[in-house]
Amino acid sequence: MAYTLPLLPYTFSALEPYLDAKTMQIHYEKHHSGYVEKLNKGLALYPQWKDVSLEDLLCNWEQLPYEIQQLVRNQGGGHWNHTFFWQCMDPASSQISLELLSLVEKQFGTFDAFKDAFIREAVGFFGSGWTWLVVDRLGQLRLYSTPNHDHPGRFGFFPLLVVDLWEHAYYLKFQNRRLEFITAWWNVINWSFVSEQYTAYRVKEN
Ligand code: MN3
Repeated sequence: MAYTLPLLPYTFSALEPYLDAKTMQIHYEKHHSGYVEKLNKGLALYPQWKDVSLEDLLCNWEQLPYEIQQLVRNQGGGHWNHTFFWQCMDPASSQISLELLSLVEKQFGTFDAFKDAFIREAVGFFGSGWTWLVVDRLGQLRLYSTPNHDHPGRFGFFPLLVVDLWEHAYYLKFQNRRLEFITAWWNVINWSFVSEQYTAYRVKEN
């Protein structure tokens, strides 16, 4: 079974004025669909891996045949990360769950301090990659950035939220101003989705 581009849960212009429609369209129709196409093309000759979940492949790519390790890591990671990223955003405002909020406040002091720390991490990360809010092996929240399209599950982390730091995610509207992009993006975070990921983590751990 081939991988498919998931439907975007909103229109290209839905996240205006924070994220512009043209960037969203190119990001989804060109970048994300390109990763899906290349992943399918590359895996076509390796049908024995088709029943393994993409997340498992990404967390263990070095166990794959050498010829497809970087393909899965890069194109497969691009597909997984973007699929997750689209769901982390929504035009409707939503609330973080009390359970997750209390953990955020316990670890970061206040929600605003957490926001500052997240933005600082994302702005400070060098090059192309992703900044994540994850749960680590000890059940603690952690800010973590991965280069290129690497998956945080590789390091034992469970993802709750992510932002795309590749320039293709913001260059048309924000040019080199990554801080402005991340600050604008913060307004469209889907806190319901993020909170659901934390619930899923709790279910998985119990
Ligand atoms: Mn991207």
